[in-house]
Amino acid sequence: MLYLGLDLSTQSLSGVVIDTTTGEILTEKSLNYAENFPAYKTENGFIRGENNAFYSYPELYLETLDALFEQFKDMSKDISAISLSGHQHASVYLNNQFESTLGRLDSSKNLKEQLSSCFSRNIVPIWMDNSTSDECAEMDQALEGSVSELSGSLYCERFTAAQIRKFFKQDPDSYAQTATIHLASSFTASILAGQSLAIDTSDGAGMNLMNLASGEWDTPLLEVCAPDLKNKLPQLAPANSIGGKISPYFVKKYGFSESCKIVLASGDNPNSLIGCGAAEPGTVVMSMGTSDTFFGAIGNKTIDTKGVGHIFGNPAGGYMSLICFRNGSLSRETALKTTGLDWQKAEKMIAANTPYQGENFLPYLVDEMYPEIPAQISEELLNSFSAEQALVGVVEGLVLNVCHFAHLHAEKIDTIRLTGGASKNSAIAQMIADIFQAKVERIEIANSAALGAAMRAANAHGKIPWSELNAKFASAKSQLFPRKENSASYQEKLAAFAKKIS
Ligand code: XUL
Repeated sequence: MLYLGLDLSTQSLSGVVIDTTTGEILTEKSLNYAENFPAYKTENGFIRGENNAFYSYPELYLETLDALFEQFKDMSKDISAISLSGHQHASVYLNNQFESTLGRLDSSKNLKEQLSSCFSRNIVPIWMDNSTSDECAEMDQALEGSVSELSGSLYCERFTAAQIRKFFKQDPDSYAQTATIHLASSFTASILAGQSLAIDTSDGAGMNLMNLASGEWDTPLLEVCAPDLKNKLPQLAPANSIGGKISPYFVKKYGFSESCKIVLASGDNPNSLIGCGAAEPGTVVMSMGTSDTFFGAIGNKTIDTKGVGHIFGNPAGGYMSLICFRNGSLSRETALKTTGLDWQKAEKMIAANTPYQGENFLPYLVDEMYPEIPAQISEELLNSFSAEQALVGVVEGLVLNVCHFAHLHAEKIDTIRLTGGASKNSAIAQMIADIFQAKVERIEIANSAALGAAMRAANAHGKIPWSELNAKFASAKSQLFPRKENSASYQEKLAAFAKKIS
């Protein structure tokens, strides 16, 4: 049986097809938004707005979806089910024409031309947005500080509730015109199914609107956010629910079978948890993508995050804890650019210079959340550094920071599954093993979010147990062991780093 997992990320849309009979990953395809759709003038898929606002365009996602599906035409008829991963927290605002238009999509036209009149807002606020501190403070005050207990997270600027409230305050008419608010994940899955689908409870936990314990919309959380919100939100349902069959649009246009099912979408981090084979507590995941995230399954009981990070749903059941760092690949890429090297040469430089002998400066090119401090360095400043200081200083500093905060979520870290674009870099992977003094494992492909979506489709549709899917697709393909000789020097560096950010 073939299953397709899609990953709508900040920078690209990717797809992975798995064959559950042979245990093979058959193909991986990806389209980068900025490279393929320059007309949107995005910077790596996003736009910077005023006062730390960050957003993207729903129409860009529609265009990419059509373009990517062209590339799956040769195997589409054999795909039994599709699921999807989306960058978390991002919201899509739709008017009352959305449902009816979805139900009668014409395969001789494209998605964008048919759906562009269905948006009540032409932008999608995304997770990088840091513009909603006022809205967070207002809601927090109204709820007298109980948000974390109810939703699993403190009010957070990038979370959907703060974004919805800002939209309602700034543009009440367009808010009133909004019939449905989807997450990026559930919006895209709805397009595939030709009907508005539910938001899954794993990704739904990243909204500050869902009651974490019950998996239902929480009335006090909705009431302090914006009026009439309950009527604008889709249902909530577990991630393993089948939303429906694929829309006739995709059957006619791209050759999918009429019986192909759409399994509810989820967020990129919950999907990565599955794709890394880490759905059971024990192994933690470090994902090095646009954001760096550190997360792990925590079973059926939530933990006290002490205000650092969040609790989301685990698509395989129970919960996961997560910390998200805003300075991920964008900071690594900027540092690399200032050295004039490519990643191959940079890898050698990192391997030869770690533990880094020089002082670690604070490696933040954009405002960071953990620790909550503004950007400390600029591209200009990096240009004045030596190549080693710019590159190794940034890359090592980012890992020291993740390690510092990771121990607030997990006392003992023995095994780390590494994923995301930067996980391919073996010098960075070895550095992580040395800094954490833990074993680092990598799976076959770097896109664990797309793989996790494909595995979820197989679990929900084919009833294939997680143990079998893990053995076939998410077993460790390489292991790196911590070098004891680097332990003392990294202990010292971690202590110095903790002092610097305190
Ligand atoms: C998690 C977070 C990011 C996004 C984009 O809370 O904001 O990891 O999911 O990857």
